[in-house]
Amino acid sequence: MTGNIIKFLREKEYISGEALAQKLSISRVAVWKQIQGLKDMGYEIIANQNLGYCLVSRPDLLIPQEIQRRLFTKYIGKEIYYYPEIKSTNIMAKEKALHREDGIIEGTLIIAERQSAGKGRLGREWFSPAGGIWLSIILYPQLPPSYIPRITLMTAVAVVKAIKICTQIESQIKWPNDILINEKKVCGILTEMSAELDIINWVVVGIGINANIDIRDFPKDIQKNTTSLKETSGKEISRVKLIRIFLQEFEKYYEKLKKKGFPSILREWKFYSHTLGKKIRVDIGEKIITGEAIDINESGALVLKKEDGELIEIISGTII
Ligand code: BT5
Repeated sequence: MTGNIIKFLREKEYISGEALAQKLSISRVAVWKQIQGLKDMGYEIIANQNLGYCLVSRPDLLIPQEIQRRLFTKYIGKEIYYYPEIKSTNIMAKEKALHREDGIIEGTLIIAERQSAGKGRLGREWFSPAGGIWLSIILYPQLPPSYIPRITLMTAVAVVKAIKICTQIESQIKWPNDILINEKKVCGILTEMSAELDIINWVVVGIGINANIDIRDFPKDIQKNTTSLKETSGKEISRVKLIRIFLQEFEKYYEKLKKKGFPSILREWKFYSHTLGKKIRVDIGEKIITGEAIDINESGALVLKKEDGELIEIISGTII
């Protein structure tokens, strides 16, 4: 409902309460209430006795109607759950993903202005203050569970592309789930799923992008290795625009993955890779392996050449 009133307020400089009431088929009191609601959300609306209402400015918030306006996707982001603050968009998305029978559709988005308990991999914390982009996408892919690493890599390519299109900033992918700008982390991806032997029940892809965050606001222990888009470009970026472009890129690559397979996406991944060709140390949980990152194979695993020449494939790990 509020979406419609915003649409009409945008169309003209001024629109009378009466015209709005007519267009929306509601009373003038109901129009007034909706206007108050928008003001509470941060919309600046002035009322002129003779001319009516005028939308002066929009809040810098990730309000679904703002994201969906001019969003050219078929299904990603068609349904959005928006929260000023929740613990974690991934936790919320996982709860919702269980309810496919109750109408939760593929591409449903959970988005929050802040997360009070944002999650990284392996129980790590993800710092998520206001100004960032914290969102999760629910997917129901008809793919085998072994495709999960490919979904993470594909998401990374979509993020790099979106950042480039929206801000002209070049970023790189650090295997498996980090996006870096000048060696510093600007984005992390957390892919979670529920699967049976050979079918995926649901996938939740969580994306955290440090958009308009001041570097001095990050916790001291991560400040050195962290950056934000605002920090890099020297100005605030439009989070709504970046999300829109990202969702479009995400859908494009996800469709490609399902219909054409992984090789073409992998080629792009390699182009943006920060990892390949480097001597690295990878923590795989039970031990740390050292070697040269020589390739990513067709299933998304990192191929490491150890000092003794042995090649090993690593599905999941953290480069340290
Ligand atoms: C990740 O984990 O990089 C995945 C992060 C995914 C976050 C998104 S936000 C939306 C969705 N909802 C969630 O709850 N999560 C997802 P990992 O590779 O484990 O990296 C975590 C490490 O990155 C931490 O241990 C810190 O060292 C560092 N870190 C924490 N917050 C950061 C931030 N905002 N920017 C850069 N680095 C950060």
